[in-house]
Amino acid sequence: MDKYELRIITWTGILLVIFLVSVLRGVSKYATDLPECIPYDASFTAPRISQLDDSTYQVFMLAQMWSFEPDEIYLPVGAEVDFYLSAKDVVHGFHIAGKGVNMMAVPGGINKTTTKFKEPGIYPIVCHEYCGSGHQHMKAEIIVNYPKEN
Ligand SMILES: [Cu+2]
Repeated sequence: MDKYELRIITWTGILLVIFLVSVLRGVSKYATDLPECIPYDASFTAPRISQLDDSTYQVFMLAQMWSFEPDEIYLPVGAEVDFYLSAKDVVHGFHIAGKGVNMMAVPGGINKTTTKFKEPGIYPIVCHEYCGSGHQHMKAEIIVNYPKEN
């Protein structure tokens, strides 16, 4: 084997290990599962928040031009949340700042991830996929341990 081939294979292996360690570190640091696609069910596209017990929630999030529903989510510290994400019209992005959650909202598809909110704060949700002229207005918030305003 040529010595340059050996160097390239060695560096490729090192980069692959660094990549895998980075992914696993991110998953553990943000307490976030890797996203998964689940079979389509129309009931998942009705926006709502369900509380399963004291600390477990399900959020059924619908992205559409140019908003997320629900657009405000109030949670207690320590809440573990399953996010089910779909889109009504075109492909949108779904990024929760500070949580490492990054998914696509696809019409006719359901993407799911689970994350835990260990720290109080306001976690903005933004669309990171250009979806039309009002794209920059696509925002929502997760408010952890703050009372809901009337
Ligand atoms: Cu967008």
